[in-house]
Amino acid sequence: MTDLADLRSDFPILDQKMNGHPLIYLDSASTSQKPNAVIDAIDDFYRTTNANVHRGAYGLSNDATDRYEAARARVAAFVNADAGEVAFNRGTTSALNQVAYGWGLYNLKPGDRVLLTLMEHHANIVPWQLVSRHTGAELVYVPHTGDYTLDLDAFTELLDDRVKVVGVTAMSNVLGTINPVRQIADAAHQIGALVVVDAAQAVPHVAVDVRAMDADFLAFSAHKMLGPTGIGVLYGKAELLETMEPAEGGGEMISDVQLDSSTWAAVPHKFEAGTPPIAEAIGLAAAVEYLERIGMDAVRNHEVEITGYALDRLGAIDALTIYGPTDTSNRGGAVSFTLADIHPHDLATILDQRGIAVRAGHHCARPLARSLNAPATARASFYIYNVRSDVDALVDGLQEAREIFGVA
Ligand code: C6P
Repeated sequence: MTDLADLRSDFPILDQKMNGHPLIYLDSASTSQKPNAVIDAIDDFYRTTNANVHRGAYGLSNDATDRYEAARARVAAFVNADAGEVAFNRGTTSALNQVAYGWGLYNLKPGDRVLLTLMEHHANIVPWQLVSRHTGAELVYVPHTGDYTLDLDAFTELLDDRVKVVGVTAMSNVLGTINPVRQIADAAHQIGALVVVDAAQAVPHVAVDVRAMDADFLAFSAHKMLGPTGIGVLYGKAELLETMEPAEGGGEMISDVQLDSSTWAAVPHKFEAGTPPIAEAIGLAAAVEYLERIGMDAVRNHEVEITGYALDRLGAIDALTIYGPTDTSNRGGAVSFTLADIHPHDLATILDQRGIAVRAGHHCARPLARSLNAPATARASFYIYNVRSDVDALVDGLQEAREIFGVA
């Protein structure tokens, strides 16, 4: 296994007991833990540089602005974008709402279709539903195959000239499936549709290059990639951001305000109404720096290895069903499962008593859960600080659950 074990000491939260056991954190798809480098960067910003950005005519505010804009440049480079193509917001959810309300609301009309996948998180479904109420556009979904990959034949069939937007998750937060975004983008672009990529689970775990993907818009959250909560990123192709309307109005995003109309600040500032998440941007840049130091190839290799180990060990448990590809080459580290007819919340509670944190429920992907006929699953998800013994502890905990519930 790629040896990232030394990294664990960078994460102070992992050095504690939970219910009398060492904490084993297997819920990084929900939110990742934070290394000292990120915590310290935020602490340092508040101690030395805190002031509002793009406002002050004084040194401290200029320093804060410089650090904020340097963070933008660093984050943009991480996904091979230009700084002007990256707007900060509250997270993936807010970024996808910006696209739906800033682009969809003004460009969709009755008869148009938004083609989504059944694997989408609610964040890439509900904003389109809300906007379709105003535009009359219809939502259509690409199903998945029995092996939990996207049904590309169905995609091809559904992709006709009514489709104006294709929304796809780069990596499913439930199945772990990595979708062929470039292939989807090429097909969508042939019929003139835009491609909106939910990269909330992808950017933390694999090297993402917006140009190689040819994404028109791409969204991700800092808190899943070692950064703080409260900040996310919307990437958009420059020409789209230029013409797109802002979804939120207020201070900082304007060029001029008259009594009955306004003009917008230059991109990307027109998408950053109000005081932005400044310290959070500094923290996100520190997270990017930390990941770059490890190298995204090493991050991915570690994930492939620990996920492969988990799939092997979990797969050997009788009556345990894994929902997701078993081939690590096309999946990430989110492993959802059920065990006989034990309710996933009971599994999570039993594991919690052993200090093991997993998520249970529909994982904010109800249409997917319904299509799997599994309204709730338990989910273990891995990141750079997880080691094989974490998987072993999970398996022991599940064996205990079998005994408690008398599973034959
Ligand atoms: N998924 C999970 O446990 P926010 O909350 O805006 O940072 O991210 C939303 C989001 C969007 N897309 C995908 C693929 C996601 O996984 C998430 C967040 C968490 O799976 C919390 S529901």
